[in-house]
Amino acid sequence: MRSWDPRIEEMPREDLQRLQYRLLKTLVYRLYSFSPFYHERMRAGGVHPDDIRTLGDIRKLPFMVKRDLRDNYPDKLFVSGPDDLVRYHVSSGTTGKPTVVGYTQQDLNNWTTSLARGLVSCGLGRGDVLQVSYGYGLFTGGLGLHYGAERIGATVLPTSVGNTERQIELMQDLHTTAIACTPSYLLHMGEVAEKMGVSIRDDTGLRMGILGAEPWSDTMKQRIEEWLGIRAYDIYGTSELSGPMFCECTEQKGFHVWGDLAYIEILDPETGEPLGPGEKGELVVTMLQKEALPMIRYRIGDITSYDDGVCSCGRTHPRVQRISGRVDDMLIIRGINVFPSQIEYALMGIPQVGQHFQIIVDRKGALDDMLVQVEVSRESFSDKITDLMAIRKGVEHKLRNTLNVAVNVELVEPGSLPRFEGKAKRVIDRRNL
Ligand code: DLL
Repeated sequence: MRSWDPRIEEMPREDLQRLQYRLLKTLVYRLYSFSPFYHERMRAGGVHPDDIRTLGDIRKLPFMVKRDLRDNYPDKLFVSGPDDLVRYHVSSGTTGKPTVVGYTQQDLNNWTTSLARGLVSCGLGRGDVLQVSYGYGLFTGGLGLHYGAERIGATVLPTSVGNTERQIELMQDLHTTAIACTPSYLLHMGEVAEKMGVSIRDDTGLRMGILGAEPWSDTMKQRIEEWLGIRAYDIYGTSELSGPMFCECTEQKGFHVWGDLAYIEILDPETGEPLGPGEKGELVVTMLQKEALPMIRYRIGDITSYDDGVCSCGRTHPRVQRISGRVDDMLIIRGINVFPSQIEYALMGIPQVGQHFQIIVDRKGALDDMLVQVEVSRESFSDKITDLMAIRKGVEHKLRNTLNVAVNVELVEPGSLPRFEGKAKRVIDRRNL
């Protein structure tokens, strides 16, 4: 099957924009009339629904940020009444209060449709067995993928996270063809499998991974594909948008954002000015059809760029490139901006380096100090101190060239750094402790 819904996915761009404008206009009127929060926001911003006369007028509308959700905890931003809610999800919230997202039945339908389209676009279908190894529960990953895959008639194996050895046995026994989990959990699974004497490449039928929920670099993708013998597709979303929503197609050139459900802008994070195709900035999303918890111009904080050319897969909806980090992930080391994803990108291009690393930032006197602990690959791990010293020098050199700042590197034994079942935590910043 080429597209789940060709009528929408391949619709001419002008028709899509007309549809987006109609949906936006309806949304803005609805919120101005029924949401005290949006009504007040729009009044304070000096904008009335009548001012939205073109799609570009979306820029007149005020932004939303995560803080708005936290300040209105748990449900003060909901527009639907309690009788219309059919589900809650709650994001863990690393700082401050968690955020609660409510769904109407129609919200769940749209979320599922979004994933059905995405999964078909990366080649999943009837006859596939999708092992869903994202967490089920308050986190959106497990249930999101579950409903999307069932909708297209794939068979779901709802393993959730953890119990990794059992997962590998089931992968073999039930002939899993695709897995959905974080890239870091898949790496962990690959290692556990090897310890069990199982090669995912040779001893299972796994052919694809639908990986996301955390940043991962192109070099990491290549490694996963080569090591495990699969195609690795990026999937993106946040709980506020519904959950995992947008997935790469088989062209693997960024994930398609379904324009009938979401309108995207990329902005300069400092000035808030719009950026054009290919320019990197902060992703801002307006959900055009969400009922219970509408999101207008939501500044997610993720950094990326977009491409609005028609994809060679035939889909006309814009593509967003791999997320390179979050605005608030950026580390400032002696005045230089450093993103953990740049470190991953550099490290994964060095064959002697394993898959796992950890970044420890501290302050020595007045100076920031960054230590990158790097696992050596099993093949390169030897007792010869001279070999290890040469590898360390090579890694330091590559990181200095990539980041423009000197960092200390410590090589550690394969298997010694923490492994993660959900999202990886690679940075320990001790400066503010
Ligand atoms: O992580 C939803 C999700 C589940 C997406 C399963 C993909 C697969 P949250 O817990 O609310 O929701 O976290 C959202 O995670 O703002 C990004 O910073 C990061 N993130 C999600 N997907 C990707 C990705 C889910 N593919 C936050 N690449 C987002 C990079 C990602 N970062």
